Amino acid sequence: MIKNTYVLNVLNDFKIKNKGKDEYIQACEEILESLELLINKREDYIKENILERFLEPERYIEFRVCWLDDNNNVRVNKGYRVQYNSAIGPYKGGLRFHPSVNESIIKFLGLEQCLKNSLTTLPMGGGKGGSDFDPKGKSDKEIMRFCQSFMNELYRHIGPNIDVPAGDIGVGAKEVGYLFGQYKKINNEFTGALTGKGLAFGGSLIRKEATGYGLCYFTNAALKTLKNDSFEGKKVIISGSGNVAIYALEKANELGAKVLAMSDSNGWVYDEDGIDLNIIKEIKEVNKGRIKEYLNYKENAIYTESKEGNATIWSLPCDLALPCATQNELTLEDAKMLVKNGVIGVFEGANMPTTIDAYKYLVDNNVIYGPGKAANAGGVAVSGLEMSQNSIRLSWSKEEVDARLQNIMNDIFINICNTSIKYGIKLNDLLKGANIRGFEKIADAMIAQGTI
Ligand code: NDP
Ligand code: 2IT
Repeated sequence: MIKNTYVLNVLNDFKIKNKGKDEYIQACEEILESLELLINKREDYIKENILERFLEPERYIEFRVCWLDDNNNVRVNKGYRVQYNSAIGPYKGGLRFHPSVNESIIKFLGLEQCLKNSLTTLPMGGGKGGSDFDPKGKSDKEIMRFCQSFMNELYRHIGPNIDVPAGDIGVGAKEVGYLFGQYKKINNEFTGALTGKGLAFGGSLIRKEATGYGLCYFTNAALKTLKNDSFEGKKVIISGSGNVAIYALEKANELGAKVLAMSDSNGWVYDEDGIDLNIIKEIKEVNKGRIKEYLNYKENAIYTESKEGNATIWSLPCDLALPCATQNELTLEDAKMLVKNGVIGVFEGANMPTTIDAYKYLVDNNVIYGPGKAANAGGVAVSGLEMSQNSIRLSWSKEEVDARLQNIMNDIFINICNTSIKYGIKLNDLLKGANIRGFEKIADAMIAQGTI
């Protein structure tokens, strides 16, 4: 519960202004609960009204996207970009294409992105965008036409020194390729205005793997420092089976863990031998299929369909839980099951996958909690490295990018720990330190740049 009257007033005003935008309010509340510790020590922040200034996005754009489907029907979707904060660098953050996308989702993601990008130690401000366009079941040509139409508006708002989008749910290398092609066509210039590009046209090695790998590097750093332990021999559950989940699986395997289950939005598959990476890649990356198809390759695996109100993937016993699908996918009930089954750590590959009450239950029960804004920062960090390589017109080797990614993830963890120690925060709760550390840098930069 927040006690500081300034923080409380800002939260109450935010709730009134953003009524009905539930995810956005949730992100704000979770951030302000942590920042109270900082505000109590920094009178100057109150004089500067820094919380209200930080919470209001610098710019929010909503636009129409019209495109022709394969039957020549005219289709209409909404496009979004929030340019949240540019105090420490150009706006930076992914694009999400999913039918659930709305203003609340885009703004919560944009707000989280500001703190995440600050934590990476690289000079990137925060932004996010996307559309309620559903890529599922669309042909390649439909996806291409949609991306081109989306860029016909977005191009006027972005650029390598202004705002640099990338991928997120439903947006991978293919979509980024189409978006980049259209941006280049309209502007007649070859610049790094997007990241996650193909390797032949300015993309970085390891960007595809970066979020999942980074999640495992962060988890390993936390296990080593806080428990003198590692991934070796751990039983792991990963939700999702998209970009983040697949490369978390790959790295967890490499580090000696056994991943017992993975999911998609229809259900989850359990394999007591450990989920087979090649099978998952074939189903998801090659065939764009459903996780259920795993049973076609491994007869002894077990598939469970997700049903409203029933048990979730988190009911399976594990040492480490890595939610890598979407927001609010790990609830209080799930947290109780995980604790009952002896989980050591929950480390988030997705953005805000854990509800606030679930997070509190986990940390109260001494589970190490690694929030997405820290644990999944490897993706945007390598996007930052892609921007650096584009600027100097050079490409670094796989080893060089991977080494930088490991250093960044270790630094994020150490910086959060140092902040937690300074503010007397329990070390298994990595959320509060992440919020304070990420915010302080942005707030100081905003104040130094004047009231604008
Ligand atoms: P993908 O589109 O590659 O994969 C998303 C996965 O999550 C799929 O398995 C999908 O299942 C599942 N999923 C999505 N929505 C839901 C839902 N409502 N309920 C259940 N399952 C769902 O996306 P990413 O792997 O890129 O992103 C996953 C998460 O990681 C997101 O929270 C994203 O914001 C975050 N993230 C991504 C980064 C990146 O670099 N890509 C960087 C940092 C964070 P299905 O196929 O059935 O829809
Ligand atoms: O949530 C995220 O950090 C991303 N989707 C990656 C953003 C990026 O700019 O690479």
